Parts: sequence; structure tokens; C-alpha cells
Amino acid sequence: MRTLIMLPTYNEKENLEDLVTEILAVAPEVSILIIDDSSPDGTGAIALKLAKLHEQITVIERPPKSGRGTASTSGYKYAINKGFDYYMEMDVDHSHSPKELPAILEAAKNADMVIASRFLKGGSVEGWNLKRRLLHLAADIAVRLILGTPNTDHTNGYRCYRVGKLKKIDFKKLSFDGYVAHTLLENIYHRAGYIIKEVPSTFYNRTKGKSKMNKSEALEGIKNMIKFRLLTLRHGYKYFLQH
Ligand SMILES: Nc1nc2c(ncn2[C@@H]2O[C@H](COP(=O)(O)OP(=O)(O)OP(=O)(O)O)[C@@H](O)[C@H]2O)c(=O)[nH]1
Ligand SMILES: [Mg+2]
Repeated sequence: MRTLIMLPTYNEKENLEDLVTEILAVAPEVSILIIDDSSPDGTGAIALKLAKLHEQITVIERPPKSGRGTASTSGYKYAINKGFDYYMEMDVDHSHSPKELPAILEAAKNADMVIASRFLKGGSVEGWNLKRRLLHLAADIAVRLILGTPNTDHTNGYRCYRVGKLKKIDFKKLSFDGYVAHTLLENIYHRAGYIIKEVPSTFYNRTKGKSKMNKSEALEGIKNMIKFRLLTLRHGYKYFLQH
């Protein structure tokens, strides 16, 4: 079984190399795709250096800050075109621990999507301040009210997908940008009856580098959720599947 881990980067020079080392220590067999959006801090050069050192690492350089959502879409397409069996994503700021990779990959054997959940029994969040907690609460309420997806964590970017099911999605239509993209994809999986599993996960707030999440990202996310919901009400979720 071939697994690709996509690492989205925008200004992660303090974090990228350590994270890659940790991933390869836990799961030396995986391939890694780094999608860097011309980070002004030089993360791209570190990514290229890592790709020279490890043959299983590939780098895609895109124009500045092209968006977290479209990084995922580029990653899905790469995994499909290269014939991977599983596609994973994790944040590069050490919020997601590579030690959880084996449990996620094990769960993926019997699932179409695995979400590392901070809110399932056994999961937790370390180091969020009140503002970050409120931002998350608002996002969670919006997902429940607008989309109605029943799992416990809708926003964590630590996920694994069976590539065979990703192929069924029409990403020309599901081309929403920003952090909300994987929350919308999860809703299609739910409506289509694809198997979503969650495993408990501990989330560590970033200690190095700056967060790219802000109020305007969050508002954009809610706007896109409404747009998406209206489209599914009008055309059904199958609108977003390949025909
Ligand atoms: N390629 C790419 N990566 C991005 C972009 N925006 C964010 N990222 C990466 O996506 C991951 C998550 O971004 P964060 O800034 O940590 O967002 P967050 O985890 O929601 O926010 P915090 O909890 O405050 O860290 C990190 O690896 C970022 O470097 C983007 O526009 N392009
Ligand atoms: Mg983060």
C-alpha cells in the first residue's frame, strides 16, 4: 500500500525540517509532497534541500499564498495521478504529532476518510487561548447548523483519504479555497455514505512561526459553507461527484 503525506507550507522555515525527520522516523516507507506557496521566509529552499536528501520527497512550488484549500486540491490530484492508495495531510507547525500516523493508517484500512479528532474521547487540545477556542467554537457551530455533518472534529487538518474514493469527487466543482475545503469534502463523504472514521488526537498549538488562520479566513469559510449548502440543496450532493 502506497501512502502520500502532503505538507502544505507557507512560512514554516522553523518547522519543516524537524517535522520531516520525525515523519520519516515513524513511517520511513511513506512518500512526502511539500506544497510551498513561494514562502517569503525561504521555506521552499529548505523543501528542495530535503528533496535532494530523500528520494521519496517531492516539492511543488506555487505562486505566493495560493491558499490552503487549493494546496489540498493539488495534493489530491497528485495522489490520484501517481497511483497512491492513501493520501494524508498534516500541518507543518508541529500541531499534529507524527506518532499518531500508525493509528491513523491502521484505521484507514477500513475507512474512506480518517479524521484525527481532538474532541473524541481520548483526544485533546494543548495551548489554545480563549480567542482561538472561540474561533473554533464558532466554526463548529457553523458546520453543525449549515452542513450537519455528524462527526466530532470538522476542522482538523490531520486526515487520511482512500485515493479510490477521492477519484469520485469532481474537484472542478469542489474548488473552494481556504481552510474550509476539507470540511466541505467531509460533508460530501457523509452524504454519499462513504465511511468516515475518527481516531483520538492531541493537538499542540504552534510554538514557532506565525498562524495563517485569522478572522477573515474564518468568515470566508462560513461564506463558502453557505454557498456550498445552497448548491447541494439545489442540485443534491451528487453535483460534486464525477459523472
Ligand atoms: N501551501 C500553503 N500552505 C498554507 C497556506 N496557508 C496555510 N498553510 C499551511 O497550512 C498549515 C496550517 O496553517 P496554520 O497557520 O497552522 O493554521 P491553523 O493550524 O488553523 O492555525 P493555528 O492553530 O493558529 O496554527 C500550515 O502547515 C501552514 O503553513 C497557503 O496559502 N498555502
Ligand atoms: Mg497551525
